[in-house]
Amino acid sequence: MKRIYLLFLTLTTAVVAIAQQSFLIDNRVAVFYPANYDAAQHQPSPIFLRELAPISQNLPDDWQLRPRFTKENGHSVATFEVGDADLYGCGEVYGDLKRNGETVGLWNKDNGLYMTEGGKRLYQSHPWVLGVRKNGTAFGLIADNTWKSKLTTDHQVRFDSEGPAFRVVVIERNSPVEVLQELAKLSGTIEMPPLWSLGFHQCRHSYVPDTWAMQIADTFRDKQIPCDVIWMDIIYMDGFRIFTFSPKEMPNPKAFNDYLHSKKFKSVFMIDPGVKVDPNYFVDQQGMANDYYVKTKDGKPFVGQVWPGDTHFPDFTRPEVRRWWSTLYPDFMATGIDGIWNDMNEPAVFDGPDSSMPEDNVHLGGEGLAEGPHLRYHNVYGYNMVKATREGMLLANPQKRPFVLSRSNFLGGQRYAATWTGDNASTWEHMKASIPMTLNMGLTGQPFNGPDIGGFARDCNGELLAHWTAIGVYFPFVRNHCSLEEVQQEPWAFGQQVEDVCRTAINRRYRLLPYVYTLFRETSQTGIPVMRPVFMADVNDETLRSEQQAFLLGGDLLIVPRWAEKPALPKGNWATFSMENGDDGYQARLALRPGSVLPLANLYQNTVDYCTDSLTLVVNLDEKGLAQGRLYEDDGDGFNYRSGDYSDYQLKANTDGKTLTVSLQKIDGKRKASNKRWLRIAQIVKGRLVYSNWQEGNQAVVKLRKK
Ligand code: NBV
Repeated sequence: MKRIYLLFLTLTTAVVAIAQQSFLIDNRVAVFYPANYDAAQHQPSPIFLRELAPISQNLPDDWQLRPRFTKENGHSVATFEVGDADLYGCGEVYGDLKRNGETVGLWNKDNGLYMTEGGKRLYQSHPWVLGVRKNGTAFGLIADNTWKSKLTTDHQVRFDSEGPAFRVVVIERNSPVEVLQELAKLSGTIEMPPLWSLGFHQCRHSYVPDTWAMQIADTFRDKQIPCDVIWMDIIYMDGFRIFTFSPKEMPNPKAFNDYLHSKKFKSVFMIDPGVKVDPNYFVDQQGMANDYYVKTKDGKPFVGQVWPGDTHFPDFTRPEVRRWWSTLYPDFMATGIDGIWNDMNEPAVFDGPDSSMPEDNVHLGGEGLAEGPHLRYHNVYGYNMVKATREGMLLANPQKRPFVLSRSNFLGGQRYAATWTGDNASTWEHMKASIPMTLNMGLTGQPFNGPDIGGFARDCNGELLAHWTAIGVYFPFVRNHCSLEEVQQEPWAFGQQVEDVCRTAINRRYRLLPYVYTLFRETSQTGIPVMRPVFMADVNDETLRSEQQAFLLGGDLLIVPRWAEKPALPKGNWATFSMENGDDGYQARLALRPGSVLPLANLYQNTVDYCTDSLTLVVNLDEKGLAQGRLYEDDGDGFNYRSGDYSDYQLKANTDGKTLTVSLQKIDGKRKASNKRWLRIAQIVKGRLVYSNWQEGNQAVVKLRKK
């Protein structure tokens, strides 16, 4: 028998208390149901990998965090008393890292320049809060609810929904990292991305005609600025018809992609959800013939205004529509396209209420998902779209890891697509805010994200681009992108000095790829973010809890922007170093955690040429004279790694007081070592890297230098 709690009596006429029941779904993870919970209004849940199953009906006696379920003025509310815990996560949010005292709108919104509601409601919704108590223990709160909602975070955390009563999950753990691991266990992780997607990306709305994009690619190679991907925005399409190519702007997509590939680039092309209303257009013909579109309350296909003019919207809640959508990709991608960019999928509708669809539009659902209004399915429109896109990419190229970038998404959607933080502006405020935004996405289970570097809207300038690139190369997703009429903002657009700063920064990213790739492997297995707040270095040091200028890349590398004012940094002998042994005044300061070994690659211009046969191992010994690191390697694409074709190495350093020995030992994986390895050790001496000679084999020994 489930335990029934009656929490409190009605206080005012508008607030009605609701009984609840609860059970454990994992060790110290509980789900709470309001008594009037109707599963058909919420399940199957988009958040969880599988339906929540009880492991015990009884919560431990010391269980603290329990929701209060109420009905308030027609809204369904779940409230938690969280005391003075520091709050994080909350998804894609503009503002500070620490989320205490905020209200976040959970109703996806095309929010250009984050101007509407002060950027407190953006393109994605994540009903999720991570709490860290003063003593370092932590909790996670999930409202399993897609209906239009608001999240308020203070001494109370309140999920306030316009939909029916919903259940909540509470995770109790000893640290924030453990909470994120549990979130990943419940909600899934990202899949291992293709290596090329971790390189530098160059984008603009839009490089057309295609010859302009080719020139951009050539310029990267001529100027020896590493880059892996050139992006194609909507104007490549024929009159904004998705899955088509403009005869004028992109006359021969196959030749275009072949050209990029010959220069060792990949291409990513945009696909929006909206289908132009056009009886002569094959996508609309199929959509109409099969009745695949979202309907008005009167049962007619809904038509809204987007780029193509009159537009239909596939109903992605329907399994057969997702299947159809996936079948549109093979022919499109057969032109040699490598990745897909899904935009406008909040969905954005120019002439609709709150720039989207009417809330009473109808989605049909299927496979256990009930028919329901847009009020229920708006927040998962993008989520369901990218789920189908990912399927389409696998249909097109079953041997390749799909790379999908999506503007809209929902908690759980990390399983299908990476993301960026939408239409920011070329301002110092937005550059600075891109750090806590990216961090909070990582603290929400979406580690693969980043901002438009240089800013999307408004003209960028050299100083801003130099600084933004100098920090942006440490974000998980590294793409320079700007809007239609803005001045160009490629790394070379503002003269030689800025170009040199950008090149140095991007070189750093490429040299860090062995470390970055290993971090992506880690997050794909555990959900621990790639880019982390500084407080994760020492959760008991309360002075770090609000730090949002400096940040961590993985556990070992601290990044301090040059403009950071009095950043709060972790204690201990973090060793500051420069990767160039020089200083241009813009590059972020780097510091290596005591006790760590950081693997660096030689410099390559792209990930096609990238190779780790020669590795530089930067060492910072701890007080005991020891250090450790990890290196993960696989094909960089495809799925062979799933059947063991990978190598996981432990990097180990020790000293006898005179010599320093660093070794690389395989600890997991069946991958065959291809070539002999060459290693060199880099010791940090007064902020400079002092390199040993290259030594063949899996171990290198040098004379120990004084720090
Ligand atoms: O497709 C054009 C843009 C795109 O460049 C941008 O990144 C998206 O966030 N898109 C929005 C639509 C129009 C924006 C003005």
